[in-house]
Amino acid sequence: MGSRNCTASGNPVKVLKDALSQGASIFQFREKGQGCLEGEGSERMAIKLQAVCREYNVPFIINDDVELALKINADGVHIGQEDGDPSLVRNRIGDKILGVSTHSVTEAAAAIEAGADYLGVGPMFATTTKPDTRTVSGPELISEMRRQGIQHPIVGIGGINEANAPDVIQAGADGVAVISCISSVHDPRTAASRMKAALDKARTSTH
Ligand code: TZP
Ligand code: MG
Repeated sequence: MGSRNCTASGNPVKVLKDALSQGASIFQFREKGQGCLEGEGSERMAIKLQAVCREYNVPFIINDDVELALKINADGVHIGQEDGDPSLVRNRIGDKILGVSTHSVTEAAAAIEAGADYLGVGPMFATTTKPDTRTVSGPELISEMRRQGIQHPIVGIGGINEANAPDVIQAGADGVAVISCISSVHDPRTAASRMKAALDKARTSTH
């Protein structure tokens, strides 16, 4: 999430605290879109959100910006298929967490080969949060990756809410990455709590 995603409260620190207090277990700073913070403003926001993550003992990951991640000593970096060679990012960040967005078994295998720690897979469902997404794959893409022997941690992403998150877990995902269902609602705390309950329930019935 980034500041632009906090449409109801306009307060990213509050949204993040609400989410982490209810069990969100990792956070990715993703400052994008019209009117987003840039340069020092973005860095200041990153540092504020990183402090919240530290308070809750949750890893703080930065989307795309390897240099910022190194500068402020983030716990990791997440990159997409258009963000350069993941093996170069791996070399640059050492043992920090590396996440890579993938959209096929071939991309997943290549990302793992390049040193990814986890894979983001999506969009699971239609979303308006990211304008330039690939075609919706549905949870089936995760099932296919599992069938083809991909064993790395996978998070589904894109249009996930408490109602459809169980399908993503049942398809073989370890977790879900969500933005708007928590960041853009009037009560992020309740949204996060309901999502956590839905995931806990799905995990018990899947395993
Ligand atoms: N990558 C694929 S879909 C997406 C990203 C970053 C946006 C997810 O946001 P939301 O609001 O949970 O659909
Ligand atoms: Mg990217």
